[in-house]
Amino acid sequence: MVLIYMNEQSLKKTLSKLNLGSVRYFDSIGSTNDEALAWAARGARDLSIVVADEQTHGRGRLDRKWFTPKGSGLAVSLILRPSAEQRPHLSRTVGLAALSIAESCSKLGLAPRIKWPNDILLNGKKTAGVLIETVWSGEDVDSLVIGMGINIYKASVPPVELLQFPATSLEDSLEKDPPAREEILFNVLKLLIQWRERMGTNELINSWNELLAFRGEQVQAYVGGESPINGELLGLESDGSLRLHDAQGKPVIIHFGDVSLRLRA
Ligand code: BT5
Repeated sequence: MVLIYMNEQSLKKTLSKLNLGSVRYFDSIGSTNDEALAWAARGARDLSIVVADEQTHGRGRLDRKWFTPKGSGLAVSLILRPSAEQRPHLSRTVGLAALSIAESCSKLGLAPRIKWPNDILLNGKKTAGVLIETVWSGEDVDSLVIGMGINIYKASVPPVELLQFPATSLEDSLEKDPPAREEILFNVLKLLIQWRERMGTNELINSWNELLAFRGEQVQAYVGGESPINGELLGLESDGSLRLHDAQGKPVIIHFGDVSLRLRA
């Protein structure tokens, strides 16, 4: 099993080539999103990030657990303070992150897919997840925290009994050792900063659409505790919602929330 420790100095040096706010690094933390939310509420600068080698209380959506054992994955939370131009497009933020992670996998020669709304798959298995959380100022968005958990080494993959959906890592999919985690993080953040400049463009939606998992296939969408919506997955709406065709050929739009997609057996 490969265990490569992250070196704070070298991480910060690598990330200094990007135009970030400040960087906070922890060998171990509860959740990088919790730290970033508190920091954002105290006025952290745009593009400040929290990185940890290990999370003891990593969170998924609805407080599900996210597994980040030490030396094996990437746990990162990025704080965004949206500009007036970006504000109308905030519903695309999960796509911004998923696309950046997916494209950084493509650069390594892999064939990622984005399982709407927040999972990145390699060979049909989950290798990364995104958790977007908001700091409010009254009714306005003060800032957003983009939490990204990426499985790099095999040791980051949780035991099967903890999973509802199969999981994998970059190491599982590459035929060689993955690049250093700080290099992967650099690539993800660089792409994310570039895509953010094009947040409102069709190009972002088109690139996200092209990488969508299950396009043209029959899926079941589980929304909250309701019985599943069945239909053919057509693609994205311009706000990043998902469009299906139900059995009668009627369009069904699924909005963000606690949605889980599955291929229909
Ligand atoms: C997610 O939630 O996929 C969002 C994960 C976000 C994690 C990052 S890490 C940095 C930041 N700090 C945090 O505390 N969180 C963010 P969701 O779609 O709800 O999926 C959660 C489910 O994924 C769990 O219930 C498990 O079944 C599964 N899971 C947990 N750890 C996993 C892992 N390392 N790899 C693959 N699947 C995992």
